[in-house]
Amino acid sequence: MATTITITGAGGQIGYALLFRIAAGDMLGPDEKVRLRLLEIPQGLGAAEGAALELQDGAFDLLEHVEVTDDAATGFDGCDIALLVGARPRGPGMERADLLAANAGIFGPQGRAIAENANPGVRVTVVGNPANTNALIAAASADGVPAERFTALTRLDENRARAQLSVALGAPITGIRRVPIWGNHSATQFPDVTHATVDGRPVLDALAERFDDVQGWLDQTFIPRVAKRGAEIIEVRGSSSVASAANATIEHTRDWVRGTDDWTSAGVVSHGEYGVPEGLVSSFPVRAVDGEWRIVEGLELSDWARSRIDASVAELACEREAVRALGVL
Ligand code: NAX
Repeated sequence: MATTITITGAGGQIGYALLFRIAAGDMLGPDEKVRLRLLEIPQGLGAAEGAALELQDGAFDLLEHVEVTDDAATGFDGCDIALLVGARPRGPGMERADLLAANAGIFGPQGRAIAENANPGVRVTVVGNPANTNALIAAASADGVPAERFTALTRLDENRARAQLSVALGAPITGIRRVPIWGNHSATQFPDVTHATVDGRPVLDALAERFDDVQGWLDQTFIPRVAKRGAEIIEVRGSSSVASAANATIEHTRDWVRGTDDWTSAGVVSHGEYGVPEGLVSSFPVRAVDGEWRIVEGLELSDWARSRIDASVAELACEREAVRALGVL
């Protein structure tokens, strides 16, 4: 049996970077056949149809079927994995409440369509921004589907954080582990090096050998660089992150299905862990075990870490309030 994967916004940039890697087996492995559903809005159908033609020309052994549609019920029919990439970007003069409202108009109906049409056990990875709150809206709209099935992508932030540490320490990326992202996928996120290791030794010890003022480097260089990396890419490249975002989406979803051997980061629904209000979709350190994300519990948090996490979680709570005020939740 093949796995059915629905990609919304499949005619966009990240969609284009995702499709061919999924068809090549990068997400579910070399033995798993895939069926792709490309869900777009009417304006995006041409680009998605073009991508579907190219998928055909890729002659991928694992690709059983591709369908392009602008109908959500068709798009999510029999779906096992949904990658919700399509979202409404912030337009000129758009306030945050307008952005949340526009996206609630996308993710609410998509959550309902998932509940009505997807397979039991569906896994949803929300990439489209504001990813955490979009995941919350979709989960709240998906009657009968456990909220744990809806996640938000923060793996790109984690990869960015590990990459910055790799550069700063002159150490290969493979040896840098346990750098969780806490909170929102936004400028308030907290990339946490407290428990991180480089080749098995504490990153904080390695940083202390390189920098006189590690705390200053974390506050003034590392955290802002990671949190604002998206803006840096736009400035240098002239366009937002695409291939790195697609790569993180694939890694997040692959790990969720196939399991992790260590911590990673994902936006998952809070049950009150670490004082994060219940129901918010916040990024935490997680492991994937038996096909489910589990929050790594019992970590000690310094006052500094606590205040950083609280600030980002407060932003998530504000977003939830704004969505509630719209009558969406
Ligand atoms: P593009 O504008 O290239 O593509 C978006 C596509 O979504 C378009 O083809 C559009 O027609 C489609 N779309 C819009 N509304 C839709 C709907 N209701 N149903 C189906 N499709 C719909 O953007 P792209 O560069 O691909 O980025 C997609 C999203 O990813 C954006 O919201 C972006 O902010 C977000 N990102 C999230 C990241 C993360 O780490 N969570 C990082 C990268 C990226 O910034």
